Amino acid sequence: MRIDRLELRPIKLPLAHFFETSFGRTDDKHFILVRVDGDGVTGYGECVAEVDPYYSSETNDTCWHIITSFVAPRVLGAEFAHPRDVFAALKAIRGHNMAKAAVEMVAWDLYAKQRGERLSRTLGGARDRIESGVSVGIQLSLDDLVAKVERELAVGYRRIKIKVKPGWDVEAVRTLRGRFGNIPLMVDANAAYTIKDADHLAALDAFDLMMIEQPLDYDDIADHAALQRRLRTPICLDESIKTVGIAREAIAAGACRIINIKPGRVGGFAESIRLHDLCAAQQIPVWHGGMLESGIGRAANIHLATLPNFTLPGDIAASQRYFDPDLIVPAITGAADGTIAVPDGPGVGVTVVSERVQRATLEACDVRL
Ligand code: OSB
Ligand code: MG
Repeated sequence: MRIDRLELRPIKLPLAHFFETSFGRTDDKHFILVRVDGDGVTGYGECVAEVDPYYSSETNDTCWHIITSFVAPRVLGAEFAHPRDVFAALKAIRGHNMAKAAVEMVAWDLYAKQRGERLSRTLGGARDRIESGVSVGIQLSLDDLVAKVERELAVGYRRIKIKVKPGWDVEAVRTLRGRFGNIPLMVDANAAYTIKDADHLAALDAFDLMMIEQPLDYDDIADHAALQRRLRTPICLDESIKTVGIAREAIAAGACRIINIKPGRVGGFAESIRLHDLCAAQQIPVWHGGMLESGIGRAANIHLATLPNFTLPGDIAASQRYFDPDLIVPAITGAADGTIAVPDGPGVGVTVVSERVQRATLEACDVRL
């Protein structure tokens, strides 16, 4: 497999609804769209970095810089026997996993297309459908939260995750349990607490949550282990799991019982598969996270989520929750039973609508401002 051409495009898509987490509110999704051409085939993917270094230290600008200056020279024109070799070829570049993943994942799409095979199969997955859950942002009021969750349950989503932060946590969970009973419910704090909040977080144990995602800081394994000893509710790590090595340490330390896999966070599909396999061997269930991707990245995520240890519904939901219209056809839709079909056809199996991409493209200088 050879990548002859690499194109980066800064994209801005308005979100259908604002999305608020403990680190802030997003109204538009800005991302780098990646296109590669090789051996007469075209692959597409997207970089999951955001405008600000709040979820991750990477941003769109750092990814643009790392891809153009360091990743592209190592992959352009190089011959790879398999896309799993791409991450290894980028070893000299420390960190910058989102930048690496943006190119690595497109290499998998290109390879799968060249073989005329569904990406899920190339990745080692077998399922035809994945279980879908939603991530519900912080709302303006508890009434808004109830209304939003009611709509998502009516659509059929199999698990509700709500974003929490100090001042928007125990009451929000109590309200949802009171109104909706024993639904599959979890919370994601995006690192908003410290170990000093352990007693406060222990109050969540009364509500039988599936898990608490990333309660403490993004680089803190030891305090997560201490907190997990204090809580009955399983801790799931997201931000902390930047590499497979850190995952091994976190599991050994008892810092989590569940892991959220986002290929952008760990450097692409090959590393995600290693992380998935490590977790399977350690009896740690995994689920697929989301980064408000457009249909291009969303489709790629669906393929990865077909691997066998993705046993919990993840943050992969229908396109229209995020963007209307999305950049692809057909749009990603959910069935009434809360599942999503794996796109069929070679590679990611979705078609990019070039007029929509044109309309959403920013001048490079806009993204750099
Ligand atoms: O912590 O999982 C997260 C979105 C952006 C950055 C971080 C996170 C999220 C989400 C949204 O929770 C998941 C989605 O619906 O794509
Ligand atoms: Mg998270």
